[in-house]
Amino acid sequence: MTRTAVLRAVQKDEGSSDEASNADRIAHGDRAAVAEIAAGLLAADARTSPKYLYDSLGSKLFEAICELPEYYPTRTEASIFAQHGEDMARRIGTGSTLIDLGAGNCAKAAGLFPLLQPQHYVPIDISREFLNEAVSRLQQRFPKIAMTPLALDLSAPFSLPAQVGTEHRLFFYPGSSIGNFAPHEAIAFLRQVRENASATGGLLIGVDLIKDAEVLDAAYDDAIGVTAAFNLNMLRHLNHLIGADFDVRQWQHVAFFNADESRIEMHLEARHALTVRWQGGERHFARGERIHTEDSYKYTRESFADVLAQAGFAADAVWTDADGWFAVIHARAVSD
Ligand code: AVI
Repeated sequence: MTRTAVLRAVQKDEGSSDEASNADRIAHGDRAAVAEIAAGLLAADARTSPKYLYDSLGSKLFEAICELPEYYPTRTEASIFAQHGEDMARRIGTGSTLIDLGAGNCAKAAGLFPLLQPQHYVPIDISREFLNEAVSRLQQRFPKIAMTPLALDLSAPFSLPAQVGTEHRLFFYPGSSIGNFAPHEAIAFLRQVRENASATGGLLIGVDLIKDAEVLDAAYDDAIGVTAAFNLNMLRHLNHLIGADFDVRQWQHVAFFNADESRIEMHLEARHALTVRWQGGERHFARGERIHTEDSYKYTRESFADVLAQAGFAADAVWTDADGWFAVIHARAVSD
């Protein structure tokens, strides 16, 4: 599973039963999130944060997306790790403190343990329960690696506790999750990471590269409609979170590569004129009007090197697949 901690920030809102009234749900929900969602829906160009794609069904749909033939990032990144893992280990060295940003089920990092042989593994995830389960299974398989799971919301400023050694920290951020931040947000996030790395720290990150628009469009608008379901499911989630009355059947999935902005955009488009109501607000949508739900930025090696430089890192190795569709980059912390 490759969901990031940042994008799962909203999952803690999911405890309420289906029978609970909307008012109860809101009363128990995060009022800041409700205000944020309402403000986004009321904006001239309506938009929502992509984190609301990830309720429990959304997370399962994302796992299904990762299996689709059109969705190349997951398997391409895996092939890069399989082909170049030994080279990565030679460059990075063994015995680091491996800090897994948005660890989920820890599977990607665990795949690297035999090569990187970290002395300490620090998986970070918003969900403590989810993380503890994954780590207790992993600790049995790798009893010699110290493991310190941390339940942290990486969408807020973070600092690591004293028990996490400060030397040779290797931050791991696979899956091109960095692409779901706008470039200025990506720089701010990676600066946070840099602040948590000493001069001996590094970053191993997966980045999706610019390629033919047809390949990109298909990856985000697959033939059997899994990505459409993933996007539309956000409306169910919003109904739950803010007591809205979105009728999913009145909306359609739209995804395309915006070459000027170097990003895939996902939108939900009203099939006909309609009004959506929620606790404390409403919005009329004309036929064809859209809600912008997600961006997935694509980089060149050079444009991502620039992001790294602005965050205080310098790329020292880049591994790609034969088609040059995806990159795994190792970057070292640069001293101020
Ligand atoms: C999680 N993230 C890296 C995915 C992406 O490719 O931007 C989310 C996604 N959205 C639609 N398909 C996959």
